[in-house]
Amino acid sequence: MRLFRRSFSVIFVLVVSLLATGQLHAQAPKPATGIVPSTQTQPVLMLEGPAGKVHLSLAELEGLGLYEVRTSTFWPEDDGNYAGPLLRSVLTHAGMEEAPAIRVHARDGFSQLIPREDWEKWPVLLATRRDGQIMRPRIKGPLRIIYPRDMAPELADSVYRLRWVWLVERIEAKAKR
Ligand SMILES: Nc1nc2c(c(=O)[nH]1)N[C@H]1C(S)=C(S)[C@@H](COP(=O)(O)O)O[C@H]1N2
Ligand SMILES: [Mo]
Repeated sequence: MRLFRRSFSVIFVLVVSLLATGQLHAQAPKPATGIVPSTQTQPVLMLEGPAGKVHLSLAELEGLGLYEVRTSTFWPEDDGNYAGPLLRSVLTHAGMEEAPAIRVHARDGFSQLIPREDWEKWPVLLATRRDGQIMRPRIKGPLRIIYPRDMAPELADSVYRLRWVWLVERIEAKAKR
């Protein structure tokens, strides 16, 4: 009976850890099948690459394919479900995916450099939605960089915190990082 109980607790611990790992893998963005892409056609983003400028609307951005992820953030009140195109799809659309880095500019004057390895290695989102809704500037929209923070412990490192740019309005290709 005691042996039975012990093996029971071993199995219990195994099952719980398997569930926990499954939980972690579930934190990768998945295609957002439940969201109807926006029809808003006014430009919300300017991309500046070697080939010139590209202006994109929410309809065009969401037309690149929507992904969604439920994620923790560096700000507890911001934790939630985000959706948008992959940053790499947006850059590819403007012929900027091979830039060594990009500078992401926000409406409030903030900007940050993001190195190419980030959009190649991680499914980073240029989020257009939180909980299925288009984001107003009040909640850091209409465009916000979202890293899939729960996919790997390294994404909780403070270097990434600066790269979570909100109020995004312009992305510039950079020759050097
Ligand atoms: N649009 C925008 N995004 C931003 C910032 C900002 O000022 N404006 N600050 C960045 C920096 S430097 C950090 S550390 C965090 C800000 O986190 P905090 O508001 O908790 O300081 O978001 C980043 N994203
Ligand atoms: Mo910061």
